[in-house]
Amino acid sequence: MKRKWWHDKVAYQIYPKSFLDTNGDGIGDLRGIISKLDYLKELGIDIIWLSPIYKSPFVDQGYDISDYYKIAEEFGTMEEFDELLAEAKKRDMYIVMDLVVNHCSSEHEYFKAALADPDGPYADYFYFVKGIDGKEPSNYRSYFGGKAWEPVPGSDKYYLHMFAKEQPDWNWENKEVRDKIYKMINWWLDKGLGGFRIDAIINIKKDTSFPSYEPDGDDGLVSCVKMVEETDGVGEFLEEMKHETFEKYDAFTVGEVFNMKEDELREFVGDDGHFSSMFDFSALELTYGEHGWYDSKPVDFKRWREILFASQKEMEGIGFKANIIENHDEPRGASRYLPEYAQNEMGKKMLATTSILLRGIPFIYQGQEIGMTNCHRNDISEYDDISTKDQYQVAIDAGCTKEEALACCYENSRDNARTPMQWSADENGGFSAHAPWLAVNPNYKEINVSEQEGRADSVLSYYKELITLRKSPEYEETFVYGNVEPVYEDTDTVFGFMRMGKENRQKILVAANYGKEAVSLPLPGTAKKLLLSNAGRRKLADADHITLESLETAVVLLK
Ligand code: TEU
Ligand code: CA
Repeated sequence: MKRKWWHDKVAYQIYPKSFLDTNGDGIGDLRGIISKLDYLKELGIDIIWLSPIYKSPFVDQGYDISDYYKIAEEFGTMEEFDELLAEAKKRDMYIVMDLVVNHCSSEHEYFKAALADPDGPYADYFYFVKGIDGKEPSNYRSYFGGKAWEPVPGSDKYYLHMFAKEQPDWNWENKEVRDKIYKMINWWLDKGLGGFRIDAIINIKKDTSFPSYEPDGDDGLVSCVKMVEETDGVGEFLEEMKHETFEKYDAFTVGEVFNMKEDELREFVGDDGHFSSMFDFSALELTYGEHGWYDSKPVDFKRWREILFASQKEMEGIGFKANIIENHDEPRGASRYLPEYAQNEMGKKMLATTSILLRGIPFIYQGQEIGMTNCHRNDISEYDDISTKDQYQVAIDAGCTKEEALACCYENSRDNARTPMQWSADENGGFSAHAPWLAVNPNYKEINVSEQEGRADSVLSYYKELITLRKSPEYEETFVYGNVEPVYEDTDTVFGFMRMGKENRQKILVAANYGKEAVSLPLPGTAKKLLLSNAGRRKLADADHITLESLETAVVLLK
């Protein structure tokens, strides 16, 4: 494997709207991000991914871009963005932007031009397709619910939107469109970006005959993902994009890739793959319901462990996935992966350890480092997210009561991750002097940065220790490049693995007890040194055994 500059980095995702508001309008901003660079540096962060900050009507929180060359006024100005880049650079940090090029906003000038002349050249920038017998060209359901085709007013055509109707899909078959996208990417890279996180990218290749498929629901529709699964050829676009842009800058890219075909791993993220990395979403499917949130399931520990190890194994010798426990599209990791009895700081530290010390590039989502959790709401009107509203309705239509549907939102809503960052116990969690755009989680008085900064045994302090350990010169090579060897797989509650250094000369054991009862385990070698403990343990009592209390986690260097 070729060595790359991003292999040993630790990344952090900022959701700008909810990070820090400095001008009192209830919306996070670039100035807020600039003012927290030192905080992130101290945490050990190298790469900062910003969810979209481009000009947008915010129908889908900025994932609907109306001008790719402008900064959203809500967030600040281009000068402030340049300042952010410069300030990050001073601290040896990289800024990574969100690249949303499967679709744009219906407010984009080209889409407006297309609507104005549905047979003109701009119509071919999108998928404007004639209906069949006065109906949609096919029976696709968009990811956010409802039909994926919207009638073009004053014409017999429909346009395709795999997400909201305000997010028309770009026609990637059109070379002019692709060239404009590449030009835009290079314009940003020229500013000195570290790279991009690439949104919903698997969807860019369409079967332009748009066949209908067997419906997968009572609405007679089929998820548009079916067409994606049935269509080959996305790789050609991805290679072209890479050659025309990222490659020239040695930029870091991390793909948001769902539904990749299994044998394509090397092609996607191997040496010279389409992307530098892609997120490991393998564990997410554990909770997915068959029909939506209303039949979602709790995480089964053993399945989770099995799936993560399988994902680690398949990456051996190929490349690096980006490891996450949460992001802006998911509920909070602590709420999702930790059982009820583990909802405390020890549990959160345990989850941090098993995630950050796996092989791959760790991505920490804002608030994860203090253990932020899901947030209860009393009514659907208290949610903002477009997909939450859809899934609430799906649940109601399936016969759930209001309470049941709200319970599904509590478990699954994207807004769980989007509540404002909890900086302090001050009003609105110190996020803003004004009422925030989305109400803060009421637990900010107990869970906040300011309280945790002053406490050596806090979740935040532990994240710092953990990242410091990962990056320490003695062990970094092993934590970055060493393989993962699962251990204690025969136990019901232990998440255990070894990181194997070069030629197995260094062996580091990571063992975490996710269960309620203590477990006694034989060490897979003789202990040399305890590197980290979430339980205040100073040393190992025994060189060949370890007893882990409930939620206890130990990182041990073996002889
Ligand atoms: O998400 C793409 C995607 O596949 C989502 O539909 C995801 O499955 C869903 O959000 C899970 O609840 C990306 C962005 O991350 C998301 O925020 C955007 O809404 C979406 O693209 C459209 O741009
Ligand atoms: Ca603001």
